[in-house]
Amino acid sequence: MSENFEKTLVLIKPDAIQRSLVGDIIQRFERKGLKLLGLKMMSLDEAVLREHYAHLVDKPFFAGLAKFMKSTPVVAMCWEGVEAVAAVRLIAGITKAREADAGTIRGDFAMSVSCNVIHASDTTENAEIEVKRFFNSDEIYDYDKTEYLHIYADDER
Ligand code: IDP
Ligand code: MG
Repeated sequence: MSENFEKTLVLIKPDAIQRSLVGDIIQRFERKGLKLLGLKMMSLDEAVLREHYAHLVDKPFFAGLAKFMKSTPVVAMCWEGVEAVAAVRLIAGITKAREADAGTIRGDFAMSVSCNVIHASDTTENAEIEVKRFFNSDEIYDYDKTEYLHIYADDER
């Protein structure tokens, strides 16, 4: 397999759980041609949120963000593909959902800066850390996706 294959972490946030958008969101990633390696529902506690949003803990909105992220379980997913980290960020759209491009998940499904339906890893370095933060190694599955024959050209695989 080419070294350009990357794993990335996506969380479906509590607003999307409440709004019954889980299936729609997963479908976006499946249709794109990404491969699902891991999927589970989990509740996040303050400790993991302080780690995951370490770049935001000093912001005035952090307490509200943590409360929101603890308000329901989230769906954690690991997706794989060639340059998947950037591809998933493109599908996700920008943070401020009401300004996100139409066609992106945030652009199509959300209006808020905070309640923006998904988290997606922002760099390959963070993706590696985040997949390990939310998944044990035996929860990441290795299998042949036969669709890859049609999703990528021979020299991309
Ligand atoms: P990202 O999710 O697009 O990577 P980050 O800047 O890493 O954006 O912020 C993480 C999350 O924190 C956002 O998705 C959003 O839920 C929340 N957030 C970011 N900025 C604000 C803000 O100004 N007000 C409230 N919540 C925010
Ligand atoms: Mg971020």
